[in-house]
Amino acid sequence: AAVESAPAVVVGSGYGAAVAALRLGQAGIRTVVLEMGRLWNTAGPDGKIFCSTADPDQRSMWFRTRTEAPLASFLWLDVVNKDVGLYPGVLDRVHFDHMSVFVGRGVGGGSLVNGSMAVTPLPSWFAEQFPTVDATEMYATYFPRARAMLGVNTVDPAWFESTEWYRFSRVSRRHAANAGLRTTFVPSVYDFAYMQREAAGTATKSALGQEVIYGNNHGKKSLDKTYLASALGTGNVTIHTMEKVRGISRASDGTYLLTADRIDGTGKVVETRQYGCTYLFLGGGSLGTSELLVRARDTGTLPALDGSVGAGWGNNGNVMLGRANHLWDTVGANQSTMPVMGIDDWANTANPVFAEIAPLPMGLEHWVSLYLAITKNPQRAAFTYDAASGGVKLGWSAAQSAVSSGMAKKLFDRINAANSTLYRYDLFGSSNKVFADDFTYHPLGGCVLGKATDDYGRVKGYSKLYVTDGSLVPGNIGVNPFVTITALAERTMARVLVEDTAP
Ligand code: FAE
Repeated sequence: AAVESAPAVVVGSGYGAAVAALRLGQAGIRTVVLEMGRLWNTAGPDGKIFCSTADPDQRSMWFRTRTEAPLASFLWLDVVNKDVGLYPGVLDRVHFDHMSVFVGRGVGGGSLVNGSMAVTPLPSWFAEQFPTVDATEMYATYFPRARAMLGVNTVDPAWFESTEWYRFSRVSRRHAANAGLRTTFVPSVYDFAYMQREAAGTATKSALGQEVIYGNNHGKKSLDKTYLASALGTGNVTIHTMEKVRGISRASDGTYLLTADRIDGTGKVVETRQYGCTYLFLGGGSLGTSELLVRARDTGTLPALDGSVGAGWGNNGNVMLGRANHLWDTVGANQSTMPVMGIDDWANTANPVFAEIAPLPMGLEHWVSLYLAITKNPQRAAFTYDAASGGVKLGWSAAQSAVSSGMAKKLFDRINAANSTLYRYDLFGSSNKVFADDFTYHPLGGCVLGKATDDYGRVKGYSKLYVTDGSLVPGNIGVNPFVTITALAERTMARVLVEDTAP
């Protein structure tokens, strides 16, 4: 098998990986990025790069014959999901025993499929999760750096109040206020100037055209347009796509050896490649990085990895639910796919919840108020190596999810009582399920900062091996996570490039 060497290799191309690639490239260090998904820059026969949620095709899901959207049904009917061809599509849903995890696949990772909400956590909660990180420095330097690089902007409040596209948010805000609850605007990396042009009919619709979880053709500042474009611009960074790293070991001279499977458009492994590097940065996300490290430790290729590798995983307390509004209380047939508002009850120490007011754009009035709640669920689980499959298992139980839905229920029972409304029972399959607590958009942990690594993401037991992604976050960050992941990666890179790479 071919051996290619580079001073640095970065695994993955999501938030943590993209920060690493840019800062390495700027430091003049030749870097190879290995991403298992494809590069999303070529239009299909319909002239579009991505498909919409209304009309999904093979581009939607990572090697599936049917889409697996979070919202499974409408009026209990199986009308949401569609049969699609097997293809390296942009959204994956990884199934564990009691939890499934949505992740992005492609150059840009989760940034290709996510809702663009760019939220900085409360300093007090950040400090609680990361007691050994200097919070003052984070809020003075690394959070602002991350927000500037990601292109964070906010919706114009006057436009928000007047546009039909955010009627659904205003209705939910009023219902929350009736229960004495506070709402807050949520910043975004979707370009609101572009969105206003979409609404005016002068730009091609993307957020206003039902595009989000299967990618946005316009308007979104995903990582391929920000960090990764700059990384390539340094001339020192190369991105290899459709290459899945399977194994990591260390040679006797201390360099790292990676084994990667190159796949084709049908998922078949067409080549196995070997890479060698001095510095190895893991940015495969909570699932990807945890799997690689648990496998390396438990199969003995990196036996000195800490016992805490694989532990500290949480789902950020995610719960999705819908409420049924009164017939006169319409949410609008036209809804932007980009959420801009959340119900902020995080300061309620008896039941801390931050609930994003989520869109449900169906092109018709459906009277549903949809939410993705982030609850302060303290439950954690661990990944363990499964020798039979060569993969990992996740020890998360249904009872651990029930902690999240219990908290969401407390908050939304209050909102329903104040508005004389009910839950929707028809949205998550046929079992009259109200709280979808068995999937997450926010996998966090598995290689927790300060436990499996030092306080800067340097992996314990090995030098020049780093983790820069969501696996560093201990299971719950109280808000949508990508700003925190990006800021922590900036902090790691600033330190590592000064201390570890000096000649
Ligand atoms: P991530 O972005 O997942 O990137 C990992 C990359 O590594 C992926 O491209 C993988 O394909 C690749 N990879 C993994 N394993 C391997 C391997 N072995 N070899 C090669 N490549 C590999 O990691 N967060 C927010 O803050 N705001 C939101 O509005 C929001 N909405 C979301 C909506 C959806 C539908 C989803 C799925 C997520 C959402 N998130 C949101 C979560 C956010 O996207 C996620 O926290 C970050 O993407 C995680 O960043 P990482 O760098 O950890």
